[in-house]
Amino acid sequence: MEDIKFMKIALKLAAQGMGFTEPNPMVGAAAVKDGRIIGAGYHHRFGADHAERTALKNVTEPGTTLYVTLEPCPHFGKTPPCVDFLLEKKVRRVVTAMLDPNPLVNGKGVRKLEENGVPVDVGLLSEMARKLNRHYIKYMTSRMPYVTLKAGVSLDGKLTDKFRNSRWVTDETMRRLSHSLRGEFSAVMVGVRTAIDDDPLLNIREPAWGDKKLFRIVLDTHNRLDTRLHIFNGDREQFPPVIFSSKEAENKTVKVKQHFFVTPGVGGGVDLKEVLAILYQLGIASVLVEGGGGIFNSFLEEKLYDEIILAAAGTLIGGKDSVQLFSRGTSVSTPILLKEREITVLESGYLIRGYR
Ligand code: AOF
Ligand code: ZN
Repeated sequence: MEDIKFMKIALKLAAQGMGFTEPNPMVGAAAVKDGRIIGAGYHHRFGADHAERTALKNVTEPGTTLYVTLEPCPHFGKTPPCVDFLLEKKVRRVVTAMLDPNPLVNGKGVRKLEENGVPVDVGLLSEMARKLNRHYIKYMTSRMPYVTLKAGVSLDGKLTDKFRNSRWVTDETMRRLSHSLRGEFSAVMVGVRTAIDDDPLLNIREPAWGDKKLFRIVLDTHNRLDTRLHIFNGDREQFPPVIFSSKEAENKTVKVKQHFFVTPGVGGGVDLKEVLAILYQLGIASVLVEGGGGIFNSFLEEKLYDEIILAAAGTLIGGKDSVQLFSRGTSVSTPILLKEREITVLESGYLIRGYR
């Protein structure tokens, strides 16, 4: 019972780093002696001290139990090994929620602690820990970023009506909520049509996210974006633009520092697997795909998404020519299934999160 209580605290601490640690994990730690927390910490941002170090920094008493949401690291990275620090601080026992999928760590952290006489319990509240670090786990194990599709739709799944002249199916509250979601990700992505028609800023305006960095990605197969669009302007340090065009784009003008020319995709567009592999190389662990219809189609059809968020307004739009969420469609026997759904009821509709 004690163990669960302290691991829950460590998980809460870890979550405070959300949006700032990628491509590294969110990690929380609590050092406990005689049932009392005498040191606590979390990984604040990429490159900063690991959670274990912050938690133990001011601990002088030996014999603590350290609750940590991820296996402590035995390697020299941007910071020295946490395992050595734990031994130096004479930690008596370690409880960790999960092994680290990072091959530099995986099991080696636990082994080194045990070889030095510190018992380690692995796996407490592992499901919660794995869910919290789903971006990191996907990034580490597949060498691709975690992909979340986010669509604003009517209850009958329309992105917009047949005139396509409304950017917004959902109301202001829902838009603000889904806008601040961007803070949880390393990058936001849109298709060329959305970039041109909506001319979005693709930045973060919510003050709570402070100076958080967010890559702005546009898939512009034919390299036809006008550089006067918002995406090319604004703060390029905090919100670096990244463009992907097809190798076959006639106009090879490079428009931004990170402008990639990749293999054309099978159904038109660009090869999404290649795009995701390049994003991995750039250290982007997660992408929020905001549309429009064409790019949702490709991610859904090629099964390259991990999570779907629907901001569904309580409205019906109907019409055979209005824009569907997944117009290419599938069949009743092989539907897109949203698993482990979390549904938030709002005055104007629903926020639905589901996983592949
Ligand atoms: C973190 N924060 O609290 C823990 C991490 O390059 P470094 O030194 O920052 O090391 C990154 C790796 O360290 C990371 O991939 C993970 O395997 C391990 N643990 N990382 O950023 C932390 N505990
Ligand atoms: Zn570490």
